[in-house]
Amino acid sequence: MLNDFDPDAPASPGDGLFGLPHGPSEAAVVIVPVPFEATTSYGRGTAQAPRRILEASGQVELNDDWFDEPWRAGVAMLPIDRGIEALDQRASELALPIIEAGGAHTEAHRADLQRVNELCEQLNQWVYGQTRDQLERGKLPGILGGDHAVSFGAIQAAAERHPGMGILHIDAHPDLREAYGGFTWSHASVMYNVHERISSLGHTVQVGVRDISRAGAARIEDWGELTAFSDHELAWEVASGEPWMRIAARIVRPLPERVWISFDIDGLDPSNCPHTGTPVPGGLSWHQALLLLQLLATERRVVGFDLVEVGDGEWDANVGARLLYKLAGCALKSR
Ligand SMILES: [Mn+2]
Repeated sequence: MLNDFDPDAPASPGDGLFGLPHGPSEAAVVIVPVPFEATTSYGRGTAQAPRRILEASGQVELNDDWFDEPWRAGVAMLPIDRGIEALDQRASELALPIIEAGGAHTEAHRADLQRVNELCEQLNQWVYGQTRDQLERGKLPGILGGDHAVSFGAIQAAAERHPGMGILHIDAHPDLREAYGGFTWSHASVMYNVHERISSLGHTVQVGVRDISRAGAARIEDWGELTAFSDHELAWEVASGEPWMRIAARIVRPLPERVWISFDIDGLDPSNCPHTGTPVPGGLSWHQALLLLQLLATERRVVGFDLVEVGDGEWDANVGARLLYKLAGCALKSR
């Protein structure tokens, strides 16, 4: 199949992800699109990211001097599931009035909130099943959101497959809120839920966090299985002349051998993600993030990843598609 494939040729409309000829059964990396953002509390549109990234991915240069040539091993995306789009629509319709009211203050809202939590549990089950299925086939799974809530089921499946697995979590927010706005499965609660509900996890390292609630700061302080490198601390060290690669080595050090990457694109400087759901000034540069991934690929084994919170914009999708290719390359190179 690859014999007559030219990686330098332009992609045609209707081609697969990155214009590659592989179907999911031939590809080493399988991307699971999850167009779901029911609990997104600020800017919406991340549910469009899988479609936008698929469109933008034809422009990505496949020749990659960072991570060898991921296209040879194959990166393919499953079809966008209409049932999940419908689930997102149903849950979003129920959630939006509650979000606008700043919480469930009436009987009717409390009933709707309960329903949203149930629909989010259905979503978690679906993501869990999809991820487990790909892991059983020997694939490297990559989850493409949607907002950050979609990562829970994937991390659960990967941690079952790889007990003791750690998480490299790149994000502007620690996502350690307990049931944000009453929503148990809020995008702002994903790492809280991961740590409270998944028992077979190793260490988590958070990078680039800079919008942190008091409760979040207390959890970072108290939870021994979690280390955070705040954006401010990283900026201070870089400004004081500490080489980034030395900082990156310190970030990787607490991680166990097997690592899941949970990449919320708002961990990057917002110039890379202007339409993300909750943009925050500051953040990692493109190169800082990529150098960190490059180091991770040589030091650890990446068993899967998620890319979430990519906004509905052409530039957002362009950066998102390139980051998705780099994440696939990082996971492939680390094997
Ligand atoms: Mn997040």
